[in-house]
Amino acid sequence: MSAASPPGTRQWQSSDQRHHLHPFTDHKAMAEQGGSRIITRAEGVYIYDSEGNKILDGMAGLWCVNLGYGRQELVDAAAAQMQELPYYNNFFQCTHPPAIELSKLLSELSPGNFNQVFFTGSGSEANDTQVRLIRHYWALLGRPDKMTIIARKNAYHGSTIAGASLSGMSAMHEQMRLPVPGIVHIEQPYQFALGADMSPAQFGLQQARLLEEKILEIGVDTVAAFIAEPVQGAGGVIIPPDSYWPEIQRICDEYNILLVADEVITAFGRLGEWFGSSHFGIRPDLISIAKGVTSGYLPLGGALVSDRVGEVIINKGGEFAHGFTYSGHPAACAVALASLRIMRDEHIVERVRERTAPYFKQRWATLAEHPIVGEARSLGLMAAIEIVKDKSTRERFHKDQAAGSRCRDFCVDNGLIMRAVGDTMIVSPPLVVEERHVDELVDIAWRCLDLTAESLEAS
Ligand code: PXG
Repeated sequence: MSAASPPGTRQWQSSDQRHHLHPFTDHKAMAEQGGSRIITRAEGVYIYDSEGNKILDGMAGLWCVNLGYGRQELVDAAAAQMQELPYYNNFFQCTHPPAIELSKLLSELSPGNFNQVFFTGSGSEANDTQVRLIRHYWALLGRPDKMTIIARKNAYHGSTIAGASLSGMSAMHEQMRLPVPGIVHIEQPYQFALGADMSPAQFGLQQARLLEEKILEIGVDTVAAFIAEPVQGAGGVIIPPDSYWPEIQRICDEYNILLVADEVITAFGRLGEWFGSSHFGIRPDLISIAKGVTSGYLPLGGALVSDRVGEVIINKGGEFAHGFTYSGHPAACAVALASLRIMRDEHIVERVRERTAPYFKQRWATLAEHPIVGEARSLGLMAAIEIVKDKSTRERFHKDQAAGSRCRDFCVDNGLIMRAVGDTMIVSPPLVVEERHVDELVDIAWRCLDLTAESLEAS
């Protein structure tokens, strides 16, 4: 390759196919379908591929580029920190200013008494850390048998062994012989699929009480914690009925089990609050963060620790035997500081809550009128539509017809990234979208639903 002429799409695709194993990808199928799409640059809420196509990024990268692309302040923050101190660790009684300042800012922004943070490089590592914090906490209190963690089916908590075990994705479990012992799952509050005949209030209570049933089944003295996303993201933007979270909170309080809110997607404005827990009135003991904390510009995650847990861990003494080389990486922390300060100074959270999300909700809801849409739901700037064959019965298209993937492919060909989770289409655009972007997103989605319906009819 000469420096003067960068490779073109075909060369990139062939090197990619030969050398690069992608996450969550069927490589044989990708090769048969013509290879990977190569994203070369991005600006604002648009990404551009190597063929010059401009695509509205309806997924904010992977639920993370909340401030959109091309924010020079974030680039400058990383560059300045790399010049000053590109790396040092937080082990052996050392630390550095970006980690200190970010931990302070996070404790100011978080709800309740969250005064400690343990930094990681990702959301998976954040949840892996939570498992250790939870078990360490109960052991320090002389309750080492209180070690089982209850999670939910179809949750996504990451891809490390602990993260994938906490996740409730059956395909991941089957392939990897998971979950590891000490992690069990209850059913999710997915009303469209599981509770169509019930009122939302009834269904929410019923699904929350599955937690109580599970605690009683396995024995309250063995249950350490419950972990859940305030709104399930990767599982298909599953928004629980209003009755769900208060009942979960009651159960956690009553049986003295820790409540972990996995806010890797919902923190930092996605639901129109700094933390999604505040929207639902959840009072978690631990919160997982990642993604939006740096707007995705550099990798960073963390476990936010409330005083209930933090004080036990600190006051009881003894080493917490856990940590990563990149726990609190200085450049990542500097970018997180810059990103959170922009969010605060530009009132991005308020803008989502008061302006963009209400507009988005109203425009997104119109998709429910489409002949192959069984439901259109949204909260903040997270949304889903359910593709169905029959609106009245909610009957799905046959699995082999791959309605969701068809729709996704039409979308990308027509300038929109919209993700398919089976036949549930989801979006989670950058928090800086304007009304005109929302219009563009919904217009393309409608047109691609038309194309999907036509192609399904012809199949
Ligand atoms: N918790 C939640 C709620 C997540 O959404 C993780 C933990 C793990 O974070 P890391 O940084 O380890 O990836 C996530 C990640 C998808 C998709 O297909 C979603 C995620 C990751 C990859 C794909 O929607 N979420």
